[in-house]
Amino acid sequence: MSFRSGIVALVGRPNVGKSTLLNRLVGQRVSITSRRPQTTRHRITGIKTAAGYQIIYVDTPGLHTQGRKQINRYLNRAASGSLLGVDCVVVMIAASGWVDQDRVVLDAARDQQAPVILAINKIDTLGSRSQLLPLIEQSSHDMNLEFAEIIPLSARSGEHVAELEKAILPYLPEQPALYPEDQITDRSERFLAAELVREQVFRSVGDEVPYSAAVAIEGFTREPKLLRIDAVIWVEKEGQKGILIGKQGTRLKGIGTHARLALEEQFACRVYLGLWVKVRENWTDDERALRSFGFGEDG
Ligand SMILES: Nc1nc2c(ncn2[C@@H]2O[C@H](COP(=O)(O)OP(=O)(O)OP(=O)(O)O)[C@@H](O)[C@H]2O)c(=O)[nH]1
Ligand SMILES: [Mg+2]
Repeated sequence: MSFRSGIVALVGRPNVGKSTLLNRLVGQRVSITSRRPQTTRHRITGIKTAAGYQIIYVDTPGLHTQGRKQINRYLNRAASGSLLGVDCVVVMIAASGWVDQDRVVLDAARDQQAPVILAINKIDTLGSRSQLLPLIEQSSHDMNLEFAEIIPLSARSGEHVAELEKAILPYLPEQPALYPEDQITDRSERFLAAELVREQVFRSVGDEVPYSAAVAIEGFTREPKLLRIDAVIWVEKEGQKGILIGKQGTRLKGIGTHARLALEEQFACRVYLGLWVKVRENWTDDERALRSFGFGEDG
């Protein structure tokens, strides 16, 4: 039997559920998620290997039009750059319907050659499934792009996610696996560790603080019964540092505990996590600072 293998980009506006879908497709947590838009900041692959095929999914930062800082330019570049040379593109919208930001995504998808599958996510939020019919109708006629397939699904519950995978398969070239079969991502353990800490920042603090936070791993050492990780959360202002640390350090302690539990699950061992908060002013609009935090390496 012939083997199929190829690269599939997941694109969509911020917060539509791309990273949740990636994790669901791969069956493991590879990419962090949160209720806030612009959680994902880098291109992240999740690799699914099964009998007869290997699919390399590429999660991307949400394409957006607001935000004029260097970091916004970087996020959009990483997202549109991921469309180059892929075998199939999955454009994701929400079941609540098309919004202006989705059209920006569609423009990017239209500019490339690969077939485009439309995934309509969050169908679990619909009161009635009959609401889907007009949306499918509108999507297949009014978008000035012919979708190879339209698949309503729920990344959160997993409903119909297998159908998406089935729809992708015929578009993958017949070729051997591109990655070893036990590999689930192209990202390093240090990168995943930094992301798991950042996920807790996104989940624990409000307002602008998560958008001003970057995580750098300063130490990552395996000891006989322990993985020792030292991480710095960089923010842009003293005030943000105060917010992150909280009264008598309680908030930082909470972030540390949740992150440690996530790290222990990810690496399947005991973890010691040392956490510090430091200030680097205006890093989100500073090319050099962005580079030192790993932006620009993947797009
Ligand atoms: N109800 C419901 N919520 C979902 C579904 N999929 C994702 N979500 C939620 O939507 C929010 C955003 O999910 P993410 O996966 O982080 O979205 P994203 O598209 O990766 O967002 P960015 O990285 O910011 O571009 C989270 O709170 C998810 O739990 C779904 O199928 N149903
Ligand atoms: Mg994401």
